[in-house]
Amino acid sequence: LDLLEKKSHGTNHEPNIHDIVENPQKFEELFVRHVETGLGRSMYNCDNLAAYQAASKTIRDALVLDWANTQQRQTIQDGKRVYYLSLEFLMGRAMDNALINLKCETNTRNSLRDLGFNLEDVLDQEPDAALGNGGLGRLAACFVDSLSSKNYSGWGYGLSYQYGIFKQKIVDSYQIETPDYWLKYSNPWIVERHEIQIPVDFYGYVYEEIDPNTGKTKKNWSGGERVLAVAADFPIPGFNTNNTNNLRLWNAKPTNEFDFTKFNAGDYQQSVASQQRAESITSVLYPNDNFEEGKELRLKQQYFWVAASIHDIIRRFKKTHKAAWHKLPDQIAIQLNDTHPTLAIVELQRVLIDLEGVEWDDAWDIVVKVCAYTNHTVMLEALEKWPVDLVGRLLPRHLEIIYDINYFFLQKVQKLYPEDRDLLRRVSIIEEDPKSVRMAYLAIIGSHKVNGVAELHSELIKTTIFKDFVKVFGKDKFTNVTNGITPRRWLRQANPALSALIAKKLEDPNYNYLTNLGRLKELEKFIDDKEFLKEWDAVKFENKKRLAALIKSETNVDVDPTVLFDIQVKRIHEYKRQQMNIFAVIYRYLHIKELQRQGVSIEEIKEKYYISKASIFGGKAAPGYYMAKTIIHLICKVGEVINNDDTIDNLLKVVFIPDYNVSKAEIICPGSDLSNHISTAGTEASGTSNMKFALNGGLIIGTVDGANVEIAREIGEENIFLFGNLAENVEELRHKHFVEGVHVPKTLQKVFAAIEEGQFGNPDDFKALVDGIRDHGDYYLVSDDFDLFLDAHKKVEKTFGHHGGDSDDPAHLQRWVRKSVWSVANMGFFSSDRCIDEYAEDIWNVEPSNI
Ligand code: Z16
Repeated sequence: LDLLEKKSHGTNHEPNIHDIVENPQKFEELFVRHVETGLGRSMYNCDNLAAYQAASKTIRDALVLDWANTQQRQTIQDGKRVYYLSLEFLMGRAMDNALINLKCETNTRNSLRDLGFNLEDVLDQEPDAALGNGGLGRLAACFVDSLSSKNYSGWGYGLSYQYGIFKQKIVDSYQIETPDYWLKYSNPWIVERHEIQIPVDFYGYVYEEIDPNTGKTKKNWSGGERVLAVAADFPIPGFNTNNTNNLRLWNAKPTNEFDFTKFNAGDYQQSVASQQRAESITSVLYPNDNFEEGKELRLKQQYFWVAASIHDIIRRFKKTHKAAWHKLPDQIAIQLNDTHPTLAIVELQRVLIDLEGVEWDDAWDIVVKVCAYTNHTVMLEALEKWPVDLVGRLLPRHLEIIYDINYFFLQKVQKLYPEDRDLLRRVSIIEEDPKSVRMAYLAIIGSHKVNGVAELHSELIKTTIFKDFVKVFGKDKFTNVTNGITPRRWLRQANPALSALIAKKLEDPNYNYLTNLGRLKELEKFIDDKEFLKEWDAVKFENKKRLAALIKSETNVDVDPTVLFDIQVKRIHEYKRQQMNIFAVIYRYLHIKELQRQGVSIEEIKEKYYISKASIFGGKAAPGYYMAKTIIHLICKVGEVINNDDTIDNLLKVVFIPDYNVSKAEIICPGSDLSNHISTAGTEASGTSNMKFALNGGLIIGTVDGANVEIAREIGEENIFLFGNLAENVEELRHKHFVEGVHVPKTLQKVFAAIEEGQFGNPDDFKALVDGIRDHGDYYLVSDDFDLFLDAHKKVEKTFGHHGGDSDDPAHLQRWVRKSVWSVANMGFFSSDRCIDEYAEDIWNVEPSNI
């Protein structure tokens, strides 16, 4: 520790963060060195891309020192470490975030200006690290930020996909997917750890042998195919701390081991080619959100990642603690982000019993104490079930262990409930017909805690999909940790102007409130300060202009920044009900046209019926999800018609922003007046974009679902537009659809009629969408919630008033902006720092490390 102390006071020769923050010359010198020697270019032809790379390298070099120091300190302190296993980390851009967390933004901006560059243009060069689909992956990214910022010792483990989530293009109103080769230019934020290579085996067979030490027979697995896991590390800077954790992503590489049978048969080419296939394991992220395809390569990805991570974790443990396995639960917590890493439970058990010679019961006790599982959905199509024969072929020893785990578990269940024969069938890890492994059940059995991601969701899992497990394990095994978002990215980075205004009002020039978000509450003091409300509204207006510019450049549609910006951006999914939103837009348009036909002028319509608004959509559809693609198509076609109707002035515009991603979200979230979170009640586990919008002063229209419920509680029900049927009634309504048929309200009938008349292009294109509601049971209850949605919108319009963007409308300030301020003041709860503290206390039993 003394040595570390000395090092951090600058006795080493490399410049550290503080040199760069305090000394612009140093930054410039290092920047030029990176351009000239690192990139081999001259300053005369250094473009923005090269500037981005050189600036990033400069900052990264300094960051790496904090990172190395942190790792040494954590090793010496030997406290408990958390490992967050996630198949997705939707990080977005790293440079801007590093500048903010390291507090060297101003300095970098100035240095770059001296060198002839504009910081924003340079930042814009960075491709998003888009190694995730949506909420689940972004949650993992927020969590690693909070782990560092709150001084925890915590690593992320994931996969280094060569292709992240596809890029979405809209061509002729259809989604087109193109590959996201995000590593085209080498990534300055990755520290390649070529020396960390871990062999991972697949296939092969299991045999028994006599253990020479104990004389007992033991099982052994001889793999049939071997690949190497090579580490690529991302240092994760914390805000206002030099605690810098690690995100380790694995790359699959071929081994040097050669298939001599093929080689000897003269098939050298084949032999090399089959080696090269190793790399395909980490080549691409599966682009499904809330849906599992059950592909063999996906299972391979999961085991590859889990095996490498467990090996790495155990190796690190053994360096200090040798074979003191009983200490493992005091040293290590493993959080399973969804069921994707469930094989970690099996792999850890295998390592302990087969390789380390621990007795089954002792090993299992350790495994359960170490692991915990987060559930993110109750939707059946998203729950993983792997065919038994596939698991047995790919991982023969693991399947045996799964059967043993199941056997011991079912024995326990039988003892507890000897009468209930059917219970055994219901809770078995193995589902019969088709025989498959229920990963969620395995995850529950192998974990000491299971958590949902919002209160409502955590209650639902106990009463629906996992209710039998509550019976077996008791309710205390099940807990809730409501999701959160990092205010560093989602307030400070996305919304510099608002975060500065808040810092000013809180008299907090160093932005310490960003790691103590409860302080937002102090904004309530200014709720009657009219000048403040005007300032607040002016910030929103500037952010809307910034969004309008993005819309213009992406869609070539002009939206007037003074109108209400009504936004729904998230993955496209029937349960999220973008279809209901676009149907309501169509209804509004039809009504406007009807009024026009009756001779009502636009001015009169604005006065008596509708305020002006822009409906803004964005989000990706899984490539194989026909319904979701149909919804995108409808939104685009409706936009085409409405945006080209030059008789309605600025009353209505409809845009679909292509390729919604993290860096676009950073512009979109601060630019909303209203955002839609309108899932069928009980389907959206939490939602996190609701938090991003609300934290940026947008109001929410939403159903009583996921985290909306808690947002309403925190900010006050009068500040959120909740509507719709409740989760408790969903089953009954579906049943009613089934027996009585679906009752489509008049309003929605008009919309269907217009679609079927061809007002928005070929009606055949939208047949599945309309029929799904009218004739096929309306599973997501659009017909039941449609009129309630329209009513909620009426309330929105009354509250918003005719803004005009001049910030002087007293009614707008009093009704709308007040709600906006009050909401932000009460959003502190939704910081991911609070989540991480809850996980730490309730699940991991760890404390922040002493730095
Ligand atoms: C995902 O993004 C989510 C759940 C899931 O089972 C799979 C994926 Cl890829 C989302 C939930 O839909 C969302 O409600 C939640 O906020 C998010 O996970 C983070 O918990």
